[in-house]
Amino acid sequence: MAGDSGKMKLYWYPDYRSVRAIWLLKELEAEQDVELVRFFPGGDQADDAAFRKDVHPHCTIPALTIPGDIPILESGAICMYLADKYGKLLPEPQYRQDYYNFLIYTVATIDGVLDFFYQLYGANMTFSDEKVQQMTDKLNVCFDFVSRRLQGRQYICGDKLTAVDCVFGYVIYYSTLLKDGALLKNYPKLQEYHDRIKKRPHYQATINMK
Ligand SMILES: N[C@@H](CCC(=O)N[C@@H](CS)C(=O)NCC(=O)O)C(=O)O
Repeated sequence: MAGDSGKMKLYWYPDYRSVRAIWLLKELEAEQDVELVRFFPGGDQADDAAFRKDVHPHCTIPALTIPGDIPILESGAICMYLADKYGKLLPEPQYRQDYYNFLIYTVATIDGVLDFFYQLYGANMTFSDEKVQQMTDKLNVCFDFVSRRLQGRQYICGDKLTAVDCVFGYVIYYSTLLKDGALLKNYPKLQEYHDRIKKRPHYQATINMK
């Protein structure tokens, strides 16, 4: 499945949460240090078994393997690790709370809500009206919360892109893939944020990877 380049390996698939790590690697200008391994969980049984045994017990991506060290298996943790390793895209001290807060909030709270909307609109699963309303209310709370933080600033940690934007930016990107972006329609601050990140060549290059 992957050669032995002696480099870190990032297991990725288009439009999956690996977008976060690839976009970040490009912004860090560190892509040359990482072998990208395109891997579709659930595709080939033997590949899945090997990946589950050697890399990720849940057989999900992204996963970052590091020669001589343990792998990192969470998209948020991979982004924090890479930003720390290269000492770039880190917040100014006054934004450190926003950095930790919104990075963990995105992966621990928003991702689960978006998973529901993927099931509803992407996988066409059926849910009760009550459940849909409950999750819509929760998404609104999430998007209101981040929109308030973006008042008067271009990115989550002020006017400079940091690793948290690669993590949260994926939520915005993924939202545009569901129901023609309807989830974002009441959120002008998030639409402006999306317009801003769309102008970044490394973001564009990442989402164009197929
Ligand atoms: N907590 C993990 C979640 C990873 C995850 O659910 N990845 C999905 C793709 S976005 C996956 O690999 N799904 C394949 C599967 O569940 O079989 C993270 O953020 O890294």
